[in-house]
Amino acid sequence: MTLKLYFNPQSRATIARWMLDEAGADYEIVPIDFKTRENKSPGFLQVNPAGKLPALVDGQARIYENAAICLYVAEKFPQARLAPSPGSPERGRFLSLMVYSTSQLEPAMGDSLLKIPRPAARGWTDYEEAKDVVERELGFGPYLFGARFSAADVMIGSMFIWQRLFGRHTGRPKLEAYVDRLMARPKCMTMGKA
Ligand SMILES: N[C@@H](CCC(=O)N[C@@H](CS)C(=O)NCC(=O)O)C(=O)O
Repeated sequence: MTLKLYFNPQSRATIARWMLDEAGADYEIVPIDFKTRENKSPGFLQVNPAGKLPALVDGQARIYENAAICLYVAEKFPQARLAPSPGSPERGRFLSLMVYSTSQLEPAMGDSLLKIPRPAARGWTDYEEAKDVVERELGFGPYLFGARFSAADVMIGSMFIWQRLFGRHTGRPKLEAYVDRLMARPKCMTMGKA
């Protein structure tokens, strides 16, 4: 059964599409129109009760939130080797980075873009500290798990790529080189393309 990706090219669904492409998955795009609020229609709310993109359907399974979709896809396509195996020593750091991307890096970047001053302790850091964390985790690279590209690069990297696509830079040569490497991958995410 073909996977279905609920998608709009101007949305974070481009991250899930990148992951599916890296996994070599066969999938169908289901276009969702934000202008007509199709994402809040009763039909779509059955797929994602939050009414947001992306969402993935695989037979009876429905998955929303990019981090969950990336974990699901990595597990479904183990031959693509996009995640350290459960039980391997790298698995813990991998899971931590997957959650960090969405619980700390993304809101920190959002605060920075919106020029919201350093927030009171709301569970996430500020953007400069988040960049320090990613630089440390990247080590000598080229990817977060050395030579092996993984779903963690999709989740963490897509944040910086997204920023780059809007003409912004991190101000960190190491992170910029990382973004260059990711964007040079043939299947790297693009925005605005159906
Ligand atoms: N944390 C979510 C964010 C999803 C999200 O906010 N998607 C936006 C598009 S980029 C959306 O669907 N917004 C429509 C809305 O909230 O009405 C994820 O990564 O999947």
